[in-house]
Amino acid sequence: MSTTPVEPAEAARQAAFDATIAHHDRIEPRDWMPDGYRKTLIRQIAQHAHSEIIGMQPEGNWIGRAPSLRRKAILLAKVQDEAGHGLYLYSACETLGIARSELVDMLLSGRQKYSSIFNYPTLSYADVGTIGWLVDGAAICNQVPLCRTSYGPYGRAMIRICKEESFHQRQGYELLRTMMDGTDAQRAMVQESVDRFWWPSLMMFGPPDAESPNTEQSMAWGVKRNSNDELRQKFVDMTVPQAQALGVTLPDPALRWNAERDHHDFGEPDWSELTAVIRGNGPCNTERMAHRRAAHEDGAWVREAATAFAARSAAKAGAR
Ligand code: BYC
Repeated sequence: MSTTPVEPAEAARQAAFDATIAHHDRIEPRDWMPDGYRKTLIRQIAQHAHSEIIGMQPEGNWIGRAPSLRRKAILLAKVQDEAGHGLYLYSACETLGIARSELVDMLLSGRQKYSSIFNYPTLSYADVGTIGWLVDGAAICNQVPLCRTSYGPYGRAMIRICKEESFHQRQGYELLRTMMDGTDAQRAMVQESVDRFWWPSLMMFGPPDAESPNTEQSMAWGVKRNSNDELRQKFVDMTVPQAQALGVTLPDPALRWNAERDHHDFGEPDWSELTAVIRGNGPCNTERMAHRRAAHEDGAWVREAATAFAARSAAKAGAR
């Protein structure tokens, strides 16, 4: 049996990459990296960026109907933060040698995904609080370890994102706290919202480890620092005492403390629902994508003006 000889230079580059990963050091854009590593990062960072941008829609739906000036200011700031997160992440992704326009094309043509959670509707103002508490809470669990991801630009973007996510989680909790201290009708609104968002929040962490095709390799490369199930468990353990403090019931009869495991046991999410939502058949997939495509078309003049301005500036600089 003959094997293809590995060029010494290629072997040395691979060894340098492996050593960086083994020492938990950062890979930087200038460094050599295997094709698979680059592709995995582009896939994950782009999906993350798309999620931030599509994630502006469910809450954006309530900006014009916020119940007070204070609530409106908080919500506006939060939704603007999500746009900023998308931009940092698209920039981090571009350092891997792909243009933002290509990433946007892949989202709009359905070749790249965004988080399942944003395909659920926001039916009441309590959903703004629940998204902050549960969805941003899940995002923090997932994203704090990504500050230590092996790719430098992604990890650095995550540090700032996590600081802002932590404000988002607190504003959500504070809104729900205020509603829980209010009337019976407000408490019922919160409970109804938590009932709808609990299981989709657990699904944000992705399929169970045994059915996650990417986790093993992504962890070996230090792109992911924890598996989907580890982070889901951490989220449940973190959230149960907060639910008790709020006075809401999490809609899972199997949820209980397991002293032997030192963790909460919890029920199995309906994985067929996650598959359906990822495939485009969630309650709001069509609406979310239609809205994004329309926004992209509406913004064409801005891109044209920016391109013309850049060309004119370059021509002026060339003439000098
Ligand atoms: N939704 O092998 P797996 C936010 C896909 S933004 C949709 O486990 P991986 C926020 C997965 O991509 C939240 N698709 O994959 C914003 C893969 O398909 P492909 C976004 C999902 O990558 C605004 C396939 O299923 N956060 O918090 O190892 C307002 C198999 O999965 C989902 C991030 O993007 C899902 N839930 O692990 C408020 C964090 N789960 O790509 C809040 C960064 C799985 O092979 N991303 N899929 O075609 C990650 O940590 C990982 O990519 C995931 C998935 C844990 C999400």
